[in-house]
Amino acid sequence: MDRYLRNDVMSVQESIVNHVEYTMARNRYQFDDFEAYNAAAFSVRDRLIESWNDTQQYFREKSPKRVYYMSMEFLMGRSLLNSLYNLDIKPQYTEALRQLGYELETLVDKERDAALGNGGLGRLASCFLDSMATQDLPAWGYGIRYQYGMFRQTVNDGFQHEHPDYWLNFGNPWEIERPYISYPIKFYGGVEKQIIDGHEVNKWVGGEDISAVAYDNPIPGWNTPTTINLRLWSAKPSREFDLESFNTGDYVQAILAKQRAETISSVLYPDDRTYQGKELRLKQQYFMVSATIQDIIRRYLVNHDSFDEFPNQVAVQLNDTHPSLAIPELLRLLIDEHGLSDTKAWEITSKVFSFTNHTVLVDALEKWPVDLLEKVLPRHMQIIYEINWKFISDLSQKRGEDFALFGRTSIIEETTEGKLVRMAHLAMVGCHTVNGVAEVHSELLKTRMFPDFYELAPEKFQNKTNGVTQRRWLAFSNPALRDLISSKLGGDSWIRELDMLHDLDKYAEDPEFQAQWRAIKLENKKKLTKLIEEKTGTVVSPNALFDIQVKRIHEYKRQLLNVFSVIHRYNKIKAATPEERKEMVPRVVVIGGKAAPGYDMAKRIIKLVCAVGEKVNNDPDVGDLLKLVFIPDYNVSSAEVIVPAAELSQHISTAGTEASGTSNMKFAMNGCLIIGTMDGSNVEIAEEIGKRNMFIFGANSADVPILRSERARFKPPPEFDGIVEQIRGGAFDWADFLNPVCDAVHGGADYYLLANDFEDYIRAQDLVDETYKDQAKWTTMSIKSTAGSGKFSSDRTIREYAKDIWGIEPCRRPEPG
Ligand code: 26Y
Repeated sequence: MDRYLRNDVMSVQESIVNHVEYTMARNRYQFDDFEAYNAAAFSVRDRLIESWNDTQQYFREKSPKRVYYMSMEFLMGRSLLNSLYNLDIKPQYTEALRQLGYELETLVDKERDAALGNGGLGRLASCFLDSMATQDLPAWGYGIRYQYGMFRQTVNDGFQHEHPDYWLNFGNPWEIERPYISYPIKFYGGVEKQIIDGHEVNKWVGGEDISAVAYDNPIPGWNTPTTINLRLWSAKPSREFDLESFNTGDYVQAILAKQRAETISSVLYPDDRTYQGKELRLKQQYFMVSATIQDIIRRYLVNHDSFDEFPNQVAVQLNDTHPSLAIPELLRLLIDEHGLSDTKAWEITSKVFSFTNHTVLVDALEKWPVDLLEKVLPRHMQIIYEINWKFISDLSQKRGEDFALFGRTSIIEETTEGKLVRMAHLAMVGCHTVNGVAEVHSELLKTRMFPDFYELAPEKFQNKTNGVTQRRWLAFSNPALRDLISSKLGGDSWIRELDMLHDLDKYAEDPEFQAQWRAIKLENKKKLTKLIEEKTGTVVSPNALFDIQVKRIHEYKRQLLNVFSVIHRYNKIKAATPEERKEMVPRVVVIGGKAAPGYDMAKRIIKLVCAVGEKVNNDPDVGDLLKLVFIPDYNVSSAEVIVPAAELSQHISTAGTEASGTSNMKFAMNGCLIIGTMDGSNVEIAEEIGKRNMFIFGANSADVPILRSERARFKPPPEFDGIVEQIRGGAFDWADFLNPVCDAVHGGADYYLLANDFEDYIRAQDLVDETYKDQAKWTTMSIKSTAGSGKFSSDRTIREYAKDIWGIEPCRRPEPG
């Protein structure tokens, strides 16, 4: 028998039907769409497993240096279509299902999103996995298998409601449970000095033990035999757990206590904004970190008998500081469990880790109370003190007794409420490299966020501009555009080498190509029109300009500025004569995104969007000239419909606040024009596709601090004041509820400088309308956006990480014969 599963239509069909009967125990002649989806998914999974096993076997044989990408978040979205494309078996599955009476397109929608992330940071991790697999890197992802991912958002009467995301309730065909791969994880207890072989050692004793159990998720690459792994940990009670209570006779209490263990991996924290000192979150972080480091050490020791080669075999990337307890955890395991000296353990540890910062906002940096760490992880707190002591002594050697410098750089911060551990400083000291996620952001890390560390160790600082996978975000979600591009570029190699898109420049002004380009956009807009009607009940015209802002709701991202310009447009329409109205460009403004459950202002902003939409969409004077809709429950799957349909997208954060942004890259790739500020990766997008092909406005990041300090004296444009008064006066009802929103941008407040940027923003918006009237010009700009987006492939980002930070190389197994 052939070792490999066969992929002809008959074999595929047989495999699907077998899964219906033997995996799902349904009648092979009678099953519904959901069962058909599941059976197809299980059948694809068989093929993934084959490729996964062979890849992992090859990695074991070759034993290359590997990278482990540790992240508290992976925003994966759906897997079926992605796997079919990557394994190059979509036509066979489409046909096999068709013959059985099912449509692949319908089944695809039956899959629940894997939404184990908040937003940009989690989605970046998922794009990175795709790029690592596609480029054959010996890489694994590590994270948590949350029982409940990002909450499902509904919006009733403009108010956000959060619902649990029961994504695992009907099973998850994409994961493989590995009950025999599990590690003990301890919390609480204390540290005891013990004498072992005449040496005094510290032992972490007592406390509570739980287990971390592995769930593997195969990640196939595109057009390669490589399939890498995302290992997610799930918390289970440990077998040894609380024997004491069983013995003392309270059997039922003991069982209940065991159940509590499972809460550790139960829910993703839905806040990407403020660090909250929640004990459960700390336990989640340590849970993930400890299981992962134990797993990495076990794998390393299979073919090594000392730790000397560890840094040559292992690179660990920390996705922000969230997994930075990995540093004291590796030290603890090396010293306490494997008997290495402190010096040797530090020498090894300091060569293994690197970390990425994703924020510009100083108060978003994680800081854990020393008290809490001492209680939950007493041995780690000791180790952190040791690291800090060593760091400060080295510093005093170099710089003398500069106590102000010690205070600024210390891992421990002393506040009136007690001591805090600055996780970014721990990461900075324990890592060999730190990187920002866009050029401007990486500069701010050096100059504004960590100037002392930059001065002490400039060689640690790097930039790695973010990217996105063009497979999911262009080739698979916009197949018509993919085919058109391939027809001009002589095949689909650009799906691996995105820089090839440059060649599209040649066709930017070609009328025939332009017509094809526009026809595809129109079809995509029609699909989005359907989604909008389904989700909001509002009917919009596919002939209007589709203007989109989808991202988490944050004051710094300035959805509010967008709404103000919608109100401005509404007022203009109302004041216009019928002749003037005929000259106006019809617009559909789409806003979507989740507000953190505790972020009151963000929730009020959603309410304002809906209130303005309510008024505008039902005003007969306005008709199709303007619609404003809020799409609820924005997630990866809805993004896959929204992005290909967008003509204009908004990335309008106050300069110096968005670390990078990644959706701007997805939009640009799909020929969407960007209206935006010179912030985050917009700056680099402007370099690549040309400012003249974008609508750039607003203050730059150098001016922002000055404008901010002068804002009490700044006189907002009268228009701006007028809009504030309109809202306060109840033009959109809900005046009392919306007043705080007005207060935040008015009367000397306005931290994010909406009033300062308002006029220039309106100017840019007017230019959008003017440009859109010239469809040939607009289409040229649209084609140039796609042509210039090659840099923003996560393949490029990952190549840079592999070369400049991890020191790893591709390890591609030979194609199966
Ligand atoms: C500590 C906890 C509250 C927390 C949890 C999640 C803090 C932050 C986050 C997530 C942050 C995040 O998503 N940042 C975004 O990362 C993207 C990828 O680098 C950037 O493009 C984007 O600008 C940044 O806001």
